[in-house]
Amino acid sequence: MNLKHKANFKKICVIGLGYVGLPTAAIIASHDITVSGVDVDKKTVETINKGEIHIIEPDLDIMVRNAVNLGKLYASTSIEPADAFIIAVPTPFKGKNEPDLKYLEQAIQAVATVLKPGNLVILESTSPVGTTKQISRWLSDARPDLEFPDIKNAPNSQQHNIYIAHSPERVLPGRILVELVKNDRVIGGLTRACSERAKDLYSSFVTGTCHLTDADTAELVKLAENAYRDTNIAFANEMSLVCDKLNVDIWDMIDLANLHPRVDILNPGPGVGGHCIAVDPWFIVHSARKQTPLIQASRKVNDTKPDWVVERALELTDPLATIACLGLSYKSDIDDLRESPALKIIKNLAAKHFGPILVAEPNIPELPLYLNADENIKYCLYERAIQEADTVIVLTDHKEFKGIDLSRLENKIVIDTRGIWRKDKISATESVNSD
Ligand code: SAJ
Repeated sequence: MNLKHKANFKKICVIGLGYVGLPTAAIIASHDITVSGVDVDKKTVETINKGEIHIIEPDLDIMVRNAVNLGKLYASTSIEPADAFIIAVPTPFKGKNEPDLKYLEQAIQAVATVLKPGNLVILESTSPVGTTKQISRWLSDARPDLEFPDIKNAPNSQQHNIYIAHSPERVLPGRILVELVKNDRVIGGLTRACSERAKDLYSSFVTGTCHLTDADTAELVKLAENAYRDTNIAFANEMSLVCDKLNVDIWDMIDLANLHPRVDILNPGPGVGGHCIAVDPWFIVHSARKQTPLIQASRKVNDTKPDWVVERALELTDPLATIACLGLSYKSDIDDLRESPALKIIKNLAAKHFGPILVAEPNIPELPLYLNADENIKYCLYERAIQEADTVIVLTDHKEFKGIDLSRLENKIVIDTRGIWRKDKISATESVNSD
């Protein structure tokens, strides 16, 4: 632990205690810095103050419990003065895929009420280019008594006593605690002094390299990372439709293509979910619509993959038969349902199929509200769902599903969108050793 950093930041306030904010708060608190976490949701605040957590993420429960028991982490619905503010609130989209910054603006207005000279404000939420500069404008409008980085003269302006930077979170759900520490960080300050100060804070717990740049670049780096992944997944999803039409096994095809030293096709699936990859590419499109035909097409390919899964299931299944849908969360071994293609698939299936639809999700104890009202949808344990079903659809590659005895699928129609039950790898060819 670097004592210099500890001295600089005695108390840090993390606003937004979700998938990014809570792990960040817990890690900082585990480095002996007092962390005040703020969330608008009272239940979340109560849960954390009991030393418990409201999301599923490996090892997070232990870390939060320890930090709360040691008095290093506590949560509240109201903001308190601190040395630094880390903002990790959602930045969703609204209307025709336009960025919705209302939660961010609310958080900034709250920060403005307690801001003091010398404070650092870091935006971690994924945001459209220009948002960090907007934060400086909002804050300076609310607090004319303080000196903010002059965004016109940035990055050289030195005349400010509030420091503002963007450092996008880049962690993968399921590996958050590892990636928060090990991943490199991109830090884009409104001035060089802002970047340096933010680097001081992250150096207290990040072992990866902190790369300094300006705020606009940092914002676009994060958006580009997620748009890049979306485009690559879209290619895999498009190839899965081609393979289906041509009666070629997609998984064999990908395995073989990926033997090429410069080819690395990702996995197709039922569509792309989560609050990041399915959302962030639109922030680039919104700022540069004409320049982004590829990004827009990729979104369309990934967004329409769930419709294909529904069509395929209806085509193969008797109208009164029982369908088991395995998995609700947007990816394996987590409980996050945000933008999950499984939700859309099950909802649409329920509207068009007459028989029962059994939904199994080991990480969630009951059906979410979104599916609750449909009479033909029932929550079910996965083993029973498989047993009772005529058609089994794999929507999420949870570890529980991977481990089942495949003989239980005999005489059932199986739509395995994740390829978890495929036979031997590279079954389409035999490898011939030339020796
Ligand atoms: N998916 C596929 N095929 C693949 C990989 C993923 O269909 O080969 C699907 C998943 O099933 C899921 C969606 O894509 O529905 C997104 O999953 P993901 O694992 O690719 O990404 P996220 O959304 O969990 O996290 C991403 C990460 N970004 C990148 O890898 C570039 C993470 O590092 C970011 O921090 C996170 O977005 C974020 O918060 O922005």
